[in-house]
Amino acid sequence: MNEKVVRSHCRICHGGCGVLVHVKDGKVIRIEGDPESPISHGTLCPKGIATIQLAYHPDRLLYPLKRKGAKGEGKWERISWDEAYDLLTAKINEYKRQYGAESIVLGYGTGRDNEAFIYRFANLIGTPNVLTAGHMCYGPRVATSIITCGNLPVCDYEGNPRCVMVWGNNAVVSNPDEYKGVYLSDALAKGAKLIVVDPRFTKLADRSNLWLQLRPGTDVALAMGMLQVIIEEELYDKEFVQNWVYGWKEFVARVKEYTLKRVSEITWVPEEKIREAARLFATTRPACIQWGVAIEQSINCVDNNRILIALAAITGNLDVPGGMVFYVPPPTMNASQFGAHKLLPPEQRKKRLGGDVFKLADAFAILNPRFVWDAILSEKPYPVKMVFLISTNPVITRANASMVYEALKKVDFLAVSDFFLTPTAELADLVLPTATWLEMDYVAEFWKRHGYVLARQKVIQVGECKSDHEMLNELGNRVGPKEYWWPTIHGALNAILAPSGLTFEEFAKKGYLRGQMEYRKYVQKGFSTPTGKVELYSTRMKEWGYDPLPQFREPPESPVSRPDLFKEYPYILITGMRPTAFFHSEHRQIPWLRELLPEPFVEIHPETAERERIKEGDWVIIESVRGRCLQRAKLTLGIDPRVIGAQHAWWFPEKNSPEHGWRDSNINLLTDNNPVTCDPAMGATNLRVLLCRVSSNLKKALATESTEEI
Ligand SMILES: Nc1nc2c(c(=O)[nH]1)N[C@H]1C(S)=C(S)[C@@H](COP(=O)(O)OP(=O)(O)OC[C@H]3O[C@@H](n4cnc5c(=O)[nH]c(N)nc54)[C@H](O)[C@@H]3O)O[C@H]1N2
Ligand SMILES: Nc1nc2c(c(=O)[nH]1)N[C@H]1C(S)=C(S)[C@@H](COP(=O)(O)OP(=O)(O)OC[C@H]3O[C@@H](n4cnc5c(=O)[nH]c(N)nc54)[C@H](O)[C@@H]3O)O[C@H]1N2
Ligand code: SF4
Ligand SMILES: [Mo]
Repeated sequence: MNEKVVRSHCRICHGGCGVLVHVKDGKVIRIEGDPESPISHGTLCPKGIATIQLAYHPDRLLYPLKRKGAKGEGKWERISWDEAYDLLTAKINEYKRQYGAESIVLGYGTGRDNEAFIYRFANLIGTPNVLTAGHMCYGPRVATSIITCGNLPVCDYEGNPRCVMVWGNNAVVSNPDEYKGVYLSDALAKGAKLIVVDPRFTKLADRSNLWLQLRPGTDVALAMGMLQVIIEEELYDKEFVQNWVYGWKEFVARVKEYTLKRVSEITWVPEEKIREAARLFATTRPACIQWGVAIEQSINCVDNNRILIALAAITGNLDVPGGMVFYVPPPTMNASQFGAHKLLPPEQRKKRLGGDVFKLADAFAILNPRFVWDAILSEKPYPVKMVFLISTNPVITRANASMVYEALKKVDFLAVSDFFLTPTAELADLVLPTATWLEMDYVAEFWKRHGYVLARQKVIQVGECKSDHEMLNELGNRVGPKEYWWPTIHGALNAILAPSGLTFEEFAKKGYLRGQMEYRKYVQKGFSTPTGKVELYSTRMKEWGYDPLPQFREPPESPVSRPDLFKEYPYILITGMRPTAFFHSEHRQIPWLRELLPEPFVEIHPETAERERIKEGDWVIIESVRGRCLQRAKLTLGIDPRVIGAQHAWWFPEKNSPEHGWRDSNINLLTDNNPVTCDPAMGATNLRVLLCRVSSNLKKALATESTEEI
């Protein structure tokens, strides 16, 4: 018997956990946590373990497919990779010639460790249009941090924070971006104080010293209240403020506008609790803020991020052990160098869809998806003819799903790379089978800001699947310019590693590289902002014509901003809280994971349920002014009676192909993508705070529709 163990790194979510992959007779038989991993210390979540069922799933795409019947009809023909590359090359050249490279949109979703290759491909063919989730997820954090304090500050759990403030984040479930939840759990086990700012009573809220249950979308106001206390009681780090803060006077004047009384009215949080949280955070050092995506998917996105940086900065917690630090990257090429942003000609950069509207986003090559759908549907400001989606399922994950569906159905040529025929892939002209993390060599995580790169090693080959990196390198060689691509994928990996002096083989033996950490770098170098200081008054925002100071904006759809609508839609809807079992729209077909969560659920307070005559487990119609969907009622005291919490990203792979029930439980039929409801600088979509109504009277609400399938 031929058995071996390969050391690698998972990438089902944003990745990072070290794994030992057991292989027998060429097949993976077991995946276990690597106790020597500095990131995960031997822990794994169910999704990592279930990669076996993903890799060998009977419905998995194993070779390229070309559409045979009408769009979305579900008829496919198997083709070879050569034919697939020829078709892609011909289409790219044709659209470039006829409509310009900008008529081709490349697209991905959340961080999949392939973004640097996708940007490189886009920049090299000359299109400024890369569709991402970066306008409302992680991108805002990076962009705002860069203009405010030069880089993204990350909680330094190794430095033993004595207080962690978790703000709109649930890291012990979501393990997002730089973080694995295990860091936070360890810090709590070592006695760190915990403040949780969340409208729901999460597991973390249960463990906290203080839980601030705010009205969704009012985070800037709450932080202003805390700052008010910290400034009034002089709990801030005076020396840091004097030497390293730009715009203190103006900032203090702005904070003063937010009296605790006003803040408490806006946020629903009692004044005493705001005071207590402010004192605890400011007087327990070192302290850090673990903040999440909930505050980015908001009209207040940039100011939410700015104000949390301000809280960390003025309490003396920036770049100190146990505070919020700027990790030093390892000696490799960084993702933005590899992405070849400099090679996009300036005249093409100017053509980015919606370019001028959201100026902070544009400065970071990020666009708002709405502009892509508009350019397909109305051909304005110019037609988009080809969309090439690599690791995203926008019919399920983007706001205003009906518009997304219509646009992707209409576009001249749609290519999709995925593991499965998702509702998005079903609309494609060409489908490419991609590789799981078990099927690729890669220098993983060089997009993150945690100071590591990790070795991912190819363990198996499944069908004709190829990693996105390999596919883009091969296609890049055909489409050109050829001199920017490599004969094989190992050429690219060696180029990324070149500054370290290691080849991929040598790196794989080491397992990971880490940058040498140094704290308080600003003392020598200042902060990398125009003024060299932490800009509480942002000179860049001012230049672009935005308010240089943070401010609270009432969410575009709330009881306060839309009292008219509130009469008919009397609850605040929040969406998207991550469950352990699934990563967005993925894994509904993986038995071990679907068993954990067979159906979507919506969280409702028992008082609300009683008022609406909803019982535990009922199918509930959740409806906004734009659309509706169905999820099962889960009654909980952990949510305010005025708030409803729905899951996102549901579809049903097992249901009537090729639609797969994408309309049934998809909360993005209710969300809005109108640019005026987005953050004015970043274009972040407001996915979190809407008005809705709920009912379990399916017969009445769906009078004209069949509910048989439900
Ligand atoms: N209402 C609402 N909507 C939301 C959110 C919310 O909170 N509320 N959250 C938003 C956020 S933060 C994000 S980031 C987006 C995420 O949006 P998406 O990234 O579109 O989400 P996924 O469902 O993970 O889609 C990824 C697709 O790529 C495939 N895939 C996975 N790995 C690979 C790979 O390595 N290569 C290739 N080619 N394919 C792969 C999967 O099978 C899946 O079909 O969703 C957003 N949508
Ligand atoms: N298992 C799993 N893990 C994932 C993902 C997944 O789909 N599944 N998605 C990945 C992605 S792309 C991302 S971006 C991350 C996101 O990970 P997190 O940042 O942890 O995001 P969520 O779990 O959506 O939301 C965190 C908390 O925000 C709260 N919240 C909602 N509205 C508000 C508000 O207005 N203010 C405040 N303060 N809190 C609010 C919710 O109640 C929730 O408890 O997770 C990543 N990890
Ligand atoms: S948290 Fe789970 S899915 Fe994410 S890297 Fe770790 S094991 Fe993989
Ligand atoms: Mo995300």
